Amino acid sequence: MKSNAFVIAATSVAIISSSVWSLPANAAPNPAPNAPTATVVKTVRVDVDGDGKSDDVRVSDLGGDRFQVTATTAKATSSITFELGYAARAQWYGAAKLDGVKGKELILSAEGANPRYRIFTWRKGALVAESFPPGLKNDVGWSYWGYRFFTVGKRSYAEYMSLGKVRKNGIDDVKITRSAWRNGKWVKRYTSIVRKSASKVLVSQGIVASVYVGKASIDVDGDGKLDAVTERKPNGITTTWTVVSATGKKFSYTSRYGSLEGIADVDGLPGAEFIIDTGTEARLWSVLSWDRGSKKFLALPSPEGSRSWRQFSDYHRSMNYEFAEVSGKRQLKVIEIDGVSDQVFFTTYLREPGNWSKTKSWTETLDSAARDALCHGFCGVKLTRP
Ligand SMILES: [Ca+2]
Ligand SMILES: [Ca+2]
Ligand SMILES: [Ca+2]
Repeated sequence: MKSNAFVIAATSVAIISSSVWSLPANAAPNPAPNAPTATVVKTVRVDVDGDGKSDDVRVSDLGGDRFQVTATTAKATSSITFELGYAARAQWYGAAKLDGVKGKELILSAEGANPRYRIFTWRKGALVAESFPPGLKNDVGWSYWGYRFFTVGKRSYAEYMSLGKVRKNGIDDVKITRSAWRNGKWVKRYTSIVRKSASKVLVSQGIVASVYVGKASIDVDGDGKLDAVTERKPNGITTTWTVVSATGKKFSYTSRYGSLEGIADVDGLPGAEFIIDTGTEARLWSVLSWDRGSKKFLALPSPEGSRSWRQFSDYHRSMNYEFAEVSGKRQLKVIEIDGVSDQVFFTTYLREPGNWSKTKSWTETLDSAARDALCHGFCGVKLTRP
């Protein structure tokens, strides 16, 4: 990992434009001027105002570069809109208790945007932007560099981490500015320099806190009854999915660096599989099935009989997986799309006990519009995300 990349992100010019409005209690949500193009990106239940009861939170894509977050508490509805620029799309990152005021903060992220994160909090009956802990020189906002939030006793702390002197031996200086939440704001306590290896520096990126992503209902254990799946990010690099079955049994899976593409039944057998982007340079998916016998998540074999599913067959040929039901059997069509020629390679398989059996393969020459219309990623199954 080269350190230069972080510096570029931190020095880019930010384009920020936001407006805030709130509504009195019981008022109908006020549609945005271009509401017809708005699409809901995420709905989640989180206690935003700190009264101990979950509130409705909705993230909408308003079209163009505009996004909106709306929270509806027991007493009020409030929205805040923001622009990202650079054609970046806002993603729901999660909710976490960051500052010393009751209620969770709402965190959105966007690849390629600067600031990379938008964080909103509830004050006096309305959503507002969360204030930054001290540490940033040019104060553009939540940058690519890291913020770690934690509590000791009842006090909330924030540490802003940025790259200091880059050394030749793979050990870099990381500057840490620690603040404490006092009398309604972040107050700087001290700055320290620590030396960290490149791998440890990686951990210092993003929002590091105990983050709640969301909850979904889907049958994971295969008993035909819906299970509750909760996704959490306990620190900057780990994600944990916890499943509570209809009978109250609890089991979980933790991935380091991985992120969830979705939960869906891909093998046609009872229970949905977790499709996880392993987040490693090898560009692989893990497809995991809960095995009721061994009480473990087991890797569902790829059509090639491997424990992992490839995202690319070589550096310019993407692998895509389209599922269908054919004569009562689960069919998988693997579509390899060549990024430099017009060629597309198709292979179909039928699910047999324990493996995929190849039925047919062929090649087609397709123009870019036809290639764009093909399956990209996992298709033909409904992907559920907490
Ligand atoms: Ca609440
Ligand atoms: Ca179940
Ligand atoms: Ca299944």
